[in-house]
Amino acid sequence: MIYSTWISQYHSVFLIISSIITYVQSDVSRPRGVSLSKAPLYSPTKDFTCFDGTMTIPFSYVNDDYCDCFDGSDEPGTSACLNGVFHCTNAGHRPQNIPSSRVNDGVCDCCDGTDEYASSAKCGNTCEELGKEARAEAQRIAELYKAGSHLRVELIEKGNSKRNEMAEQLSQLEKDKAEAEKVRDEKEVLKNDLETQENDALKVYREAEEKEKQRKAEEERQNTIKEALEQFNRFDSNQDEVLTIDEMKVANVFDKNKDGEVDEDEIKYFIGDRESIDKESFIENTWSLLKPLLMMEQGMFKPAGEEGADTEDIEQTEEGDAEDTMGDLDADADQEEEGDLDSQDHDVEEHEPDQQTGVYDEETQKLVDRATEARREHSDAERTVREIESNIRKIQQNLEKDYGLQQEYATLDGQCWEYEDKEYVYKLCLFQKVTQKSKNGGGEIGLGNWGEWAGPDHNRYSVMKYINGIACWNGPSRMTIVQISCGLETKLLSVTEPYRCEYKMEFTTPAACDDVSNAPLHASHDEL
Ligand code: MAN
Repeated sequence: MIYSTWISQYHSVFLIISSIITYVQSDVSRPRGVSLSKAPLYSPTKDFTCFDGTMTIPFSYVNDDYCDCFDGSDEPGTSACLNGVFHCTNAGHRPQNIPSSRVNDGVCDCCDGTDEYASSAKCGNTCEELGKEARAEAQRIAELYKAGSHLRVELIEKGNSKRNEMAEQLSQLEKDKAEAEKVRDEKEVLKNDLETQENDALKVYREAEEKEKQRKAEEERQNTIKEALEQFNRFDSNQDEVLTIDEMKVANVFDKNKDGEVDEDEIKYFIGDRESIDKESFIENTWSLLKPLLMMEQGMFKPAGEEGADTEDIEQTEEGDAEDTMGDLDADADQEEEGDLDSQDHDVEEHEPDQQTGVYDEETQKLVDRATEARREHSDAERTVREIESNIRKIQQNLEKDYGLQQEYATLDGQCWEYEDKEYVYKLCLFQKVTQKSKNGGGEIGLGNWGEWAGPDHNRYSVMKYINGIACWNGPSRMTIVQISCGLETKLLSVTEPYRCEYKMEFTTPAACDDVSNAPLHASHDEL
């Protein structure tokens, strides 16, 4: 106990003496672990105020190995405060700030060895040597940036002229579009005019066709009536023009379930609750129910010709043989096959008259041909407008793309670079997409489409993000981060997959050789 108190007192005295020595030895007076810029805040002739302003203490408390300030500012040269900062000058190399907890911890952190002034670690001063290496590296990088920046200037020039060309193309396309719209509108007027003439000329044909349709429908109606009446008269055995239940009961055709007897329900099916029906009602209601049964009967008894018809049920009439009856049922279909005008009417409605049939008179055919030609020209003109609009959209999308501060990336849009590892061939098409193809076969897997620049605020154009690739099995969409650095060649250097379905690419290009302060070496800010 006594021994440890003695040690601690000895240690404190040692620290005070050594800090006085350091203070005296420095070019500018400052306590141990204090940077030149903070030196004025430590004045031995005044009390010391903690940086956070929470306390003022006698100057002798500074670096006395006891933490007084919450922010650790009173102990820059000892490890007493957990949050303190120790500054090493590292003459001959870069100055450095380290957490003061590393002071005298037996590990050499500063190249000048000053962080281990009272520990057993024997830290030599390697600053000269490291500084030399760092200066050589800085020199190499400066030269790389210098050479790269010439290439970058070329890229900027090309990029700008590409954008100018696109802007010119765009204004030319806008003009073309206005012109094409004018042509399309003219063609539309012409088309409408010719279609009016065409419609007028075709009216005669349509009316004739309508009349023919009506005539056929009427003919069919009369046939049906005739057919129905023939059957009615056959069942109306007493010829009193009324068909009674009794009369129906003797006709086998009303025996729907074929049990050899015509019962009440079967009669009801044909005439409802009535006791009898007259001719009109038979034609109107019963015939449509009866006709299919008659046809079935006829079919059954007529395997090849008409000879086998069921003469018990139906007597053959002059006109109404089985084939005719069948034919009537198919009348609709026949009618459709029959009429040239029918198909023409359909074509006219579609504005595509069948020119092969030659059913129009010469004058009408001419009008139809002219209208057809006008429709073709109008749709060609519409297509031209749409194509121009699509080209305009493409150029506008490219013009809206962010190709870097000075358009240095513009010419790289759409260019692709590949990288192969053991398993895959990766392809990066700048501003478009990233893909992966297995060397063992299979198709390309999309690892992302162009998303955005995603570097830190001070160096936005150092990172590209490609998003919404093919969904990962049981996971999110694949995506790729492209880290861009200055290089004399434009090249894909490496591809890794640090997390499943998240890919990282390293890419170099002279386009990135703009600001040497963004180079990796310079990017580390040692000064806290
Ligand atoms: C494929 C590749 C890999 C990826 C797996 C995820 O094999 O796209 O990169 O990790 O799918 O299932």
